[in-house]
Amino acid sequence: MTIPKTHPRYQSLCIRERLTDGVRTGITSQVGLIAHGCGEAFDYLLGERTTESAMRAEETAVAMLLAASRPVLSVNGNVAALVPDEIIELGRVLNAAIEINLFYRTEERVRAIADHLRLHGASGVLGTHPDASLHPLPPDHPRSRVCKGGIHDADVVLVPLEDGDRCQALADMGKSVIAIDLNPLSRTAKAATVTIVDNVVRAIPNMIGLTLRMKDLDADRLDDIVSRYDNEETLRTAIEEIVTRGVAEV
Ligand code: PTJ
Repeated sequence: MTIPKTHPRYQSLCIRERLTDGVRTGITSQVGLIAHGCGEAFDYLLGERTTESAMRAEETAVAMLLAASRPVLSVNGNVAALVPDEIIELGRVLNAAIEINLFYRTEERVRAIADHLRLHGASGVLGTHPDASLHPLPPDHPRSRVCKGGIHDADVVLVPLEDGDRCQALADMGKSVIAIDLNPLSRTAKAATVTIVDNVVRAIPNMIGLTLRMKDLDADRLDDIVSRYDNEETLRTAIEEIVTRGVAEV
């Protein structure tokens, strides 16, 4: 359907449309729509903006990715539908690998996402031939499949909209995990090293801008940004934002 530009929820309706298109073209899982509904509700409560604490988490995440030896950006069906150009651009400016990594993995959907990313200009995307597993998870389960030279060997992994079980597995493997999750109470939010409580459609473009600004910082300065960060404090602040904003709106 054509969404009228005058509709007060125009942006939000366009985002929904991108996801339903994603399901139609075999990129996004049907469960991805449920996950989006959950995120949309939290985004509403946060005022659909990047809060100050989310921006600090984004800055810390970029510092971590710039300082990393083997940074990897994980792409799932929601990310591929919502921010294909932006995640490719973030990979390019950070010099980070991109790996398709699905919770509801099917080979058809992996292929559809790989084709979609290639159409948007990506090359060298990992994830089509996983040859390792996240070892805290059962090795035969599709959700544990990853690539050597990609997520398996990464020191820092960005996981937008990740499942809690897999986020914990990555942390248990000793990786620094950066999650983008609008729900500050989720298992993922609590298990990650840095949790960006922001919509992926704002967070990834913000991170591209931050990377361009921060790419010449020396290792000590990046280390300093990371060492001053406190994830529990970030999650507490996000919850306070929701509560105080909710009270102010009534
Ligand atoms: O494509 P697949 O098979 O890898 O599946 C991807 C989903 C997202 C379906 C899968 O990982 C899943 O089921 O995730 P969860 O456990 O529902 O967690 C998704 C989290 O992302 C929830 O806490 C949502 O609030 C949050 N979320 C949803 N949309 C956004 C979001 N966070 C940031 N930006 C969004 N646009």
